[in-house]
Amino acid sequence: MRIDIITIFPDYFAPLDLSLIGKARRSGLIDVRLHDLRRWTYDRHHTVDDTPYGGGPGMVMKPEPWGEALDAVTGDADGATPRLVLPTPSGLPFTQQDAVRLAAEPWLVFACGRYEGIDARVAVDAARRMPVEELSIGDYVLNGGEAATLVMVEAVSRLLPGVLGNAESVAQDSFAPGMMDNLVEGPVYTKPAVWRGQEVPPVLLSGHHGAVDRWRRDEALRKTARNRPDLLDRLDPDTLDRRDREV
Ligand code: 6GU
Repeated sequence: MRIDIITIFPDYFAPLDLSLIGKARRSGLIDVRLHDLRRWTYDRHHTVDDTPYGGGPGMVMKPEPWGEALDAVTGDADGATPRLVLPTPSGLPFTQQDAVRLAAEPWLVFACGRYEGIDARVAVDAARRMPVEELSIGDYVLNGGEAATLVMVEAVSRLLPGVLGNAESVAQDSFAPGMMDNLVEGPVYTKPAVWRGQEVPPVLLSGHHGAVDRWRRDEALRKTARNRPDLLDRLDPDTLDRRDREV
Protein backbone atom coordinates (compact mmCIF):
# COMPACT_ATOMS: atom_id res chain seq x y z
CA MET A 1 0.00 0.00 0.00
CA ARG A 2 1.13 3.53 -0.78
CA ILE A 3 0.37 6.26 1.80
CA ASP A 4 1.10 9.94 1.13
CA ILE A 5 0.87 12.42 4.00
CA ILE A 6 0.75 16.17 3.36
CA THR A 7 1.49 18.30 6.45
CA ILE A 8 3.30 21.41 7.64
CA PHE A 9 5.00 19.14 10.25
CA PRO A 10 6.64 16.18 8.47
CA ASP A 11 8.74 15.59 11.64
CA TYR A 12 5.53 14.70 13.47
CA PHE A 13 5.61 11.37 11.63
CA ALA A 14 8.98 10.14 12.95
CA PRO A 15 7.16 7.37 14.90
CA LEU A 16 6.36 5.72 11.55
CA ASP A 17 10.05 4.68 11.44
CA LEU A 18 9.57 2.59 14.59
CA SER A 19 8.32 -0.84 15.55
CA LEU A 20 6.14 -2.94 13.24
CA ILE A 21 5.25 -0.09 10.87
CA GLY A 22 8.91 0.89 10.51
CA LYS A 23 9.75 -2.72 9.72
CA ALA A 24 6.87 -2.96 7.22
CA ARG A 25 8.14 0.21 5.51
CA ARG A 26 11.71 -1.08 5.29
CA SER A 27 10.49 -4.39 3.85
CA GLY A 28 8.40 -2.54 1.22
CA LEU A 29 4.97 -3.64 2.49
CA ILE A 30 4.02 0.00 3.10
CA ASP A 31 5.35 2.91 1.03
CA VAL A 32 4.88 6.04 3.21
CA ARG A 33 5.76 9.37 1.57
CA LEU A 34 5.81 12.61 3.58
CA HIS A 35 5.30 16.00 1.93
CA ASP A 36 5.83 19.44 3.44
CA LEU A 37 2.89 21.62 2.36
CA ARG A 38 5.14 24.72 2.44
CA ARG A 39 6.91 23.37 -0.65
CA TRP A 40 3.85 24.68 -2.54
CA THR A 41 4.09 28.23 -1.17
CA TYR A 42 5.97 30.95 -3.03
CA ASP A 43 6.07 33.97 -0.69
CA ARG A 44 9.00 34.85 1.57
CA HIS A 45 7.24 33.55 4.68
CA HIS A 46 5.81 30.36 3.13
CA THR A 47 2.32 31.36 4.25
CA VAL A 48 -0.24 28.57 4.50
CA ASP A 49 -3.02 30.33 6.45
CA ASP A 50 -5.14 33.46 6.37
CA THR A 51 -8.00 35.09 8.30
CA PRO A 52 -11.49 33.56 7.92
CA TYR A 53 -14.06 35.20 5.66
CA GLY A 54 -17.02 36.28 7.80
CA GLY A 55 -14.71 36.99 10.74
CA GLY A 56 -14.17 34.98 13.87
CA PRO A 57 -11.19 33.61 15.75
CA GLY A 58 -8.24 31.68 14.39
CA MET A 59 -6.89 31.16 10.92
CA VAL A 60 -7.95 29.04 7.94
CA MET A 61 -5.57 27.15 5.63
CA LYS A 62 -5.38 28.79 2.19
CA PRO A 63 -6.66 26.76 -0.76
CA GLU A 64 -3.81 27.41 -3.23
CA PRO A 65 -0.98 25.43 -1.55
CA TRP A 66 -3.39 22.55 -0.90
CA GLY A 67 -4.63 22.53 -4.50
CA GLU A 68 -1.09 22.42 -5.86
CA ALA A 69 0.07 19.86 -3.30
CA LEU A 70 -2.81 17.51 -4.09
CA ASP A 71 -2.28 17.95 -7.86
CA ALA A 72 1.42 17.13 -7.50
CA VAL A 73 1.06 14.21 -5.10
CA THR A 74 -1.94 12.55 -6.75
CA GLY A 75 -1.05 13.26 -10.36
CA ASP A 76 2.28 11.44 -10.67
CA ALA A 77 1.07 7.80 -10.85
CA ASP A 78 0.01 6.57 -14.30
CA GLY A 79 -3.78 6.21 -14.26
CA ALA A 80 -4.12 5.36 -10.57
CA THR A 81 -6.21 7.56 -8.26
CA PRO A 82 -5.88 7.50 -4.49
CA ARG A 83 -8.56 7.85 -1.82
CA LEU A 84 -8.15 11.19 0.00
CA VAL A 85 -8.67 11.25 3.76
CA LEU A 86 -9.24 14.61 5.46
CA PRO A 87 -8.84 14.20 9.23
CA THR A 88 -11.17 16.65 11.00
CA PRO A 89 -13.15 16.66 14.25
CA SER A 90 -16.23 17.41 12.10
CA GLY A 91 -15.81 14.22 10.01
CA LEU A 92 -17.58 10.86 10.18
CA PRO A 93 -16.39 8.69 13.10
CA PHE A 94 -13.38 6.53 12.18
CA THR A 95 -14.08 2.94 13.28
CA GLN A 96 -12.46 -0.49 12.93
CA GLN A 97 -14.78 -1.02 9.94
CA ASP A 98 -13.22 2.02 8.26
CA ALA A 99 -9.74 0.65 9.03
CA VAL A 100 -10.68 -2.63 7.32
CA ARG A 101 -12.17 -0.78 4.33
CA LEU A 102 -9.15 1.55 3.93
CA ALA A 103 -6.71 -1.39 4.31
CA ALA A 104 -8.17 -2.80 1.05
CA GLU A 105 -7.18 0.37 -0.88
CA PRO A 106 -3.93 0.44 -2.87
CA TRP A 107 -3.27 4.15 -2.23
CA LEU A 108 -4.30 6.59 0.51
CA VAL A 109 -3.51 10.30 0.82
CA PHE A 110 -3.90 12.08 4.19
CA ALA A 111 -4.19 15.89 4.13
CA CYS A 112 -3.42 17.23 7.60
CA GLY A 113 -5.11 20.53 8.38
CA ARG A 114 -4.02 22.85 11.18
CA TYR A 115 -5.59 25.99 12.69
CA GLU A 116 -9.38 26.18 12.18
CA GLY A 117 -9.24 23.86 9.16
CA ILE A 118 -8.72 23.94 5.39
CA ASP A 119 -10.72 26.21 3.03
CA ALA A 120 -13.79 24.09 2.18
CA ARG A 121 -13.27 24.48 -1.58
CA VAL A 122 -10.19 22.21 -1.44
CA ALA A 123 -12.28 19.09 -0.63
CA VAL A 124 -14.88 19.99 -3.28
CA ASP A 125 -12.16 20.44 -5.90
CA ALA A 126 -10.34 17.21 -4.99
CA ALA A 127 -13.64 15.27 -5.16
CA ARG A 128 -13.82 16.11 -8.88
CA ARG A 129 -10.89 13.71 -9.40
CA MET A 130 -10.85 11.24 -6.48
CA PRO A 131 -12.95 9.81 -3.64
CA VAL A 132 -12.70 12.06 -0.58
CA GLU A 133 -13.75 11.41 3.01
CA GLU A 134 -13.63 13.47 6.18
CA LEU A 135 -12.92 11.32 9.26
CA SER A 136 -12.74 12.08 13.00
CA ILE A 137 -10.95 9.87 15.54
CA GLY A 138 -13.16 10.89 18.47
CA ASP A 139 -15.18 13.55 20.21
CA TYR A 140 -12.40 15.87 21.29
CA VAL A 141 -10.39 18.56 19.50
CA LEU A 142 -6.73 18.22 18.50
CA ASN A 143 -4.55 21.04 17.21
CA GLY A 144 -4.33 19.46 13.78
CA GLY A 145 -4.82 16.33 11.73
CA GLU A 146 -1.31 14.94 12.31
CA ALA A 147 -1.98 12.92 15.47
CA ALA A 148 -5.25 11.66 13.98
CA THR A 149 -3.39 10.60 10.82
CA LEU A 150 -0.86 8.65 12.90
CA VAL A 151 -3.76 6.86 14.59
CA MET A 152 -5.48 5.98 11.31
CA VAL A 153 -2.26 4.92 9.55
CA GLU A 154 -1.46 2.56 12.44
CA ALA A 155 -4.99 1.10 12.56
CA VAL A 156 -4.89 0.48 8.78
CA SER A 157 -1.27 -0.71 8.50
CA ARG A 158 -1.58 -3.45 11.12
CA LEU A 159 -4.35 -5.05 9.02
CA LEU A 160 -2.12 -5.42 5.95
CA PRO A 161 -0.92 -8.98 5.30
CA GLY A 162 2.58 -9.45 6.71
CA VAL A 163 2.65 -6.38 8.99
CA LEU A 164 1.69 -8.18 12.20
CA GLY A 165 3.57 -11.31 13.23
CA ASN A 166 0.37 -13.10 14.22
CA ALA A 167 -2.68 -12.78 11.91
CA GLU A 168 -4.76 -14.46 14.65
CA SER A 169 -4.30 -11.49 16.98
CA VAL A 170 -6.14 -9.23 14.49
CA ALA A 171 -9.19 -11.57 14.55
CA GLN A 172 -9.25 -11.56 18.39
CA ASP A 173 -9.00 -7.77 18.73
CA SER A 174 -11.67 -5.61 20.24
CA PHE A 175 -14.12 -4.59 17.47
CA ALA A 176 -12.74 -7.22 15.05
CA PRO A 177 -15.41 -8.07 12.47
CA GLY A 178 -17.01 -11.45 13.18
CA MET A 179 -16.99 -12.92 16.66
CA MET A 180 -15.74 -9.72 18.42
CA ASP A 181 -18.00 -7.33 16.44
CA ASN A 182 -19.07 -4.55 18.83
CA LEU A 183 -17.32 -6.14 21.80
CA VAL A 184 -14.21 -5.00 23.65
CA GLU A 185 -11.68 -7.63 24.79
CA GLY A 186 -11.71 -8.92 28.33
CA PRO A 187 -8.66 -9.27 30.63
CA VAL A 188 -5.51 -11.17 29.61
CA TYR A 189 -2.89 -12.95 31.73
CA THR A 190 0.61 -14.41 31.43
CA LYS A 191 3.05 -16.16 33.79
CA PRO A 192 3.45 -16.41 36.75
CA ALA A 193 0.19 -18.21 37.67
CA VAL A 194 0.16 -16.40 41.05
CA TRP A 195 1.42 -12.84 41.40
CA ARG A 196 1.17 -10.68 44.56
CA GLY A 197 -1.53 -12.98 45.86
CA GLN A 198 -3.63 -12.87 42.67
CA GLU A 199 -4.33 -16.12 40.80
CA VAL A 200 -4.86 -16.36 37.07
CA PRO A 201 -8.48 -17.53 36.44
CA PRO A 202 -8.17 -21.36 36.65
CA VAL A 203 -10.11 -21.98 33.41
CA LEU A 204 -7.17 -20.46 31.49
CA LEU A 205 -4.89 -23.20 32.93
CA SER A 206 -7.43 -25.99 32.33
CA GLY A 207 -6.46 -26.84 28.75
CA HIS A 208 -10.17 -26.96 27.76
CA HIS A 209 -10.22 -24.80 24.63
CA GLY A 210 -14.02 -24.72 24.47
CA ALA A 211 -14.26 -23.56 28.09
CA VAL A 212 -11.53 -20.93 27.49
CA ASP A 213 -13.37 -19.54 24.43
CA ARG A 214 -16.63 -19.44 26.41
CA TRP A 215 -14.92 -17.65 29.34
CA ARG A 216 -13.25 -15.09 27.05
CA ARG A 217 -16.53 -14.31 25.33
CA ASP A 218 -18.32 -13.91 28.72
CA GLU A 219 -15.57 -11.59 29.99
CA ALA A 220 -15.76 -9.55 26.75
CA LEU A 221 -19.54 -9.18 27.22
CA ARG A 222 -19.08 -8.18 30.89
CA LYS A 223 -16.43 -5.58 30.11
CA THR A 224 -18.45 -4.20 27.20
CA ALA A 225 -21.51 -3.87 29.49
CA ARG A 226 -19.38 -2.04 32.08
CA ASN A 227 -17.28 0.25 29.85
CA ARG A 228 -19.27 0.53 26.61
CA PRO A 229 -22.99 -0.01 27.23
CA ASP A 230 -23.60 1.92 23.98
CA LEU A 231 -22.15 -1.07 22.07
CA LEU A 232 -24.52 -3.65 23.59
CA ASP A 233 -27.48 -2.34 21.58
CA ARG A 234 -25.48 -3.04 18.43
CA LEU A 235 -24.72 -6.71 19.16
CA ASP A 236 -26.19 -8.94 16.47
CA PRO A 237 -29.10 -10.92 18.05
CA ASP A 238 -28.31 -13.90 15.76
CA THR A 239 -24.76 -14.23 17.12
CA LEU A 240 -25.90 -13.79 20.75
CA ASP A 241 -26.55 -17.25 22.16
CA ARG A 242 -28.64 -18.12 25.22
CA ARG A 243 -25.53 -18.24 27.44
CA ASP A 244 -24.55 -14.73 26.28
CA ARG A 245 -27.94 -13.41 27.35
CA GLU A 246 -27.32 -14.77 30.87
CA VAL A 247 -24.00 -12.93 31.31
CL1 6GU B 1 -9.26 13.93 12.65
N1 6GU B 1 -8.56 16.24 13.70
C1 6GU B 1 -8.52 17.13 14.69
N2 6GU B 1 -7.89 18.28 14.52
N3 6GU B 1 -9.08 16.94 15.86
C2 6GU B 1 -9.71 15.78 16.01
C3 6GU B 1 -9.79 14.81 15.02
C4 6GU B 1 -9.19 15.07 13.86
N4 6GU B 1 -10.49 13.77 15.48
C5 6GU B 1 -10.85 14.09 16.71
N5 6GU B 1 -10.38 15.31 17.05
